[in-house]
Amino acid sequence: AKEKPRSEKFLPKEVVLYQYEACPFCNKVKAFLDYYSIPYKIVEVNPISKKEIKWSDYKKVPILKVDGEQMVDSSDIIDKLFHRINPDSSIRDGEEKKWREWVDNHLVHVLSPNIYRSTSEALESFDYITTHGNFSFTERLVAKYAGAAAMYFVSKKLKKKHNITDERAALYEAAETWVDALNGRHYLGGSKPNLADLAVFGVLRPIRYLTSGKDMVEHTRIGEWYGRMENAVGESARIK
Ligand code: GSH
Repeated sequence: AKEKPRSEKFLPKEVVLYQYEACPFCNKVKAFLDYYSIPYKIVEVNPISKKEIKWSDYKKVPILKVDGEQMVDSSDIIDKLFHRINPDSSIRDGEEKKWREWVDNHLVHVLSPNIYRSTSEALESFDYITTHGNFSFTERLVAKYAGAAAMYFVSKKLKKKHNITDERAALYEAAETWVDALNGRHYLGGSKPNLADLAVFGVLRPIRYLTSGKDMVEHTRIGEWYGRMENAVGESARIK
């Protein structure tokens, strides 16, 4: 089911992803690398000191290094890699582009208000973030509670900023909007996932097994597509 890079020209020797394990943008890039079976190493960045990316002027994650070349911004990274894999591909069609933009401009903004909705959900999210992230022993202890408390309040501000009143309703509506876009097809790409499928799947992956993600699958029709995507993307291409 997986796609293999078609061009012999695209055989990077070393791909390194600088990331936070729970970051939706980083997971978008990983969904792409995994689907195309491009082996990569992960450097888990400490979100407090960021010492792993001190060498970079760009201070956000994901950052991808491909044979020493730095790439930044998840959608730009995916565009660049896609064109290396498919050098003869012409401009991608409108539907795929439109839904990739919907992910970056709408879907990602619905996530934070949901995962930090209540104090218990904020704690659940920070438990996930701190157990999977790169924190020192002390940072882990402090970050779980301080982070959860801070993000609980920050997410209320984000809600206002992005005009979200009921965060769960917004999440369910986004999921239903996506299923409607599929219009009966297995994937937006038809019989195979395209870059929009990989983007939606990537940003939803870190929340799927949190309370908000379970609620979403229980209350909307997105579960079948999500399950198909888990199978299509398959095993991680990460080199340990
Ligand atoms: N548009 C960027 C992309 O798509 O890659 C957004 C990246 C982004 O906002 N990353 C967050 C970040 O690094 C983590 S989820 N924020 C800065 C920080 O942690 O200090």
